Amino acid sequence: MPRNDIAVVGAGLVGAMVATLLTQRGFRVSVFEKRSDPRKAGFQGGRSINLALAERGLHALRATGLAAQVLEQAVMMRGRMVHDPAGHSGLQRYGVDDSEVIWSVSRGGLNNLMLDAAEAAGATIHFDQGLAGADLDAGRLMLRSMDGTERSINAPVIIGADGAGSALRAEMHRHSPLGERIEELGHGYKELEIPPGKDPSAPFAIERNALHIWPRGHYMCIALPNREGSFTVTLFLPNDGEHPSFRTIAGAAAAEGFFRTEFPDALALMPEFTNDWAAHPVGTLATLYLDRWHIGGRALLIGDAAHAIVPFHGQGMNCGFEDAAELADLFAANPSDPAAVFAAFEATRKPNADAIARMALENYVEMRDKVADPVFLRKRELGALLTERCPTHYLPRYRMVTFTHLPYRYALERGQAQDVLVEQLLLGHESVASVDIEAAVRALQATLPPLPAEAFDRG
Ligand code: FAD
Ligand code: 8R5
Repeated sequence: MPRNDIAVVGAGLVGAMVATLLTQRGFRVSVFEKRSDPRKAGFQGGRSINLALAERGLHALRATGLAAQVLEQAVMMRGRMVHDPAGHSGLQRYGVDDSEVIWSVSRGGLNNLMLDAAEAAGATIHFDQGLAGADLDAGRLMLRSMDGTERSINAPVIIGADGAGSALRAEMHRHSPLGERIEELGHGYKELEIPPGKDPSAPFAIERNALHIWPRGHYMCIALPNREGSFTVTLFLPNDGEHPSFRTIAGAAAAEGFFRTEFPDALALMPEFTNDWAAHPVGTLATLYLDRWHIGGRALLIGDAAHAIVPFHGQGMNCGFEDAAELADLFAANPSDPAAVFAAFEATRKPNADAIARMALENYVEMRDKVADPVFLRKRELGALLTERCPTHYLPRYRMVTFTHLPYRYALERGQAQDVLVEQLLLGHESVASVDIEAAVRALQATLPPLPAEAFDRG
């Protein structure tokens, strides 16, 4: 490979994104993907799995020119629809209005669109070419296809976007230890489905434009809408320990009994419940931390390969897309010094990856427990009021993460400072109505500096 050639391992969401952006900036990019081309007939079908797309992901998609096409196929989610055990539900909006919403998109559809875009930009994607080994000092990759054929190629500059189980990461670690630490959450997940309703003019069985949550303390169900009227439902539950856990719920019949007592309204909408339960494995959840993401200017990890996180903030793909956009900007500014680019990427991006990893863990507790807690709701209400009265100084953390490009690290730290203040303001108050809001705004302005300009630069 001549100079300015880059090899990308993995043509998943982040690999396709970085390949597109780098090709658009004049690099020659070759992508090596283990699986076959998902756009070829015969590989389609199966269940619809969806993802929540938010501002950080959209921002990268805008840079590729794909945003409008993706949004056309997406379902808007205005907020959390919280379903209590008695069967009542209520919407907690994510933002002030429909300019602050998240989008449910089909993973398969998005991946195919991104592969088309990478190729249209001029990248070459080699399918059925799994990374099987690497000689990083020589700048060579060993690739293997499903029929066992092996070949070796020149790849002086390698970007690893091969996901949480990254083969490139293992090769890099063999070369020089990366300081890998994997923290299992101890909870797993099971995917289920609410099919479209019988009436074709109103196919959605529950509110279409929401992310549904059934919080139950130590566990929960969620549902994201699909275009054709179905919902992908996910149960999150401890793996072991006392009932209920995946250990104590053995088999589909026991699971149905559990749902009949805990999620009767959701169960009533899932005619295929026992089949789905039996057919789908329990997914595992973990956070991946590394001390190092690159080896000189030879190889760099991005996306889940560098920082897989738990799903509870809906930011895995969004963060990976933001990685790709930041990396492409760094490369464009310094095309002939990959070592400097990789070092700069790690230095700016790692604190942010650590911050979203932590916020994602925290959001599990918020979703499964706090959304139904009066103290939490009071804090949230006062926060919303402060944003309305003093938008220059207060922005809820969820909105910084989901609707702005403020660094994740900033969102974490600012969120902590805002939280301390709101708790102080609520001391001794049973309801937000009794808080002197003018005095609260003065305290806010006296305690915290104004938000940076990026907080108001959305879209
Ligand atoms: P992947 O998408 O895992 O892609 C890795 C690619 O590398 C794959 O194509 C794989 O085949 C290929 N590969 C693997 N090994 C090799 C090899 N040896 N050689 C060559 N290629 C290889 N994120 C959100 O932002 N919002 C959500 O709502 C959301 N929901 C999710 C729901 C589910 C069920 C799951 C599992 C994840 C969800 N995520 C979500 C997280 C998101 O899917 C990931 O963060 C994102 O896909 C990471 O992209 P990636 O390209 O780094 O990795
Ligand atoms: N990932 C999501 C949110 C935050 C919603 C909120 C949460 C399923 C395996 Cl659990 C989860 C969110 O705070 O109100 N936005 O987007 C996506 C989520 O889970 C995805 C669908 C998932 C991995 C299974």
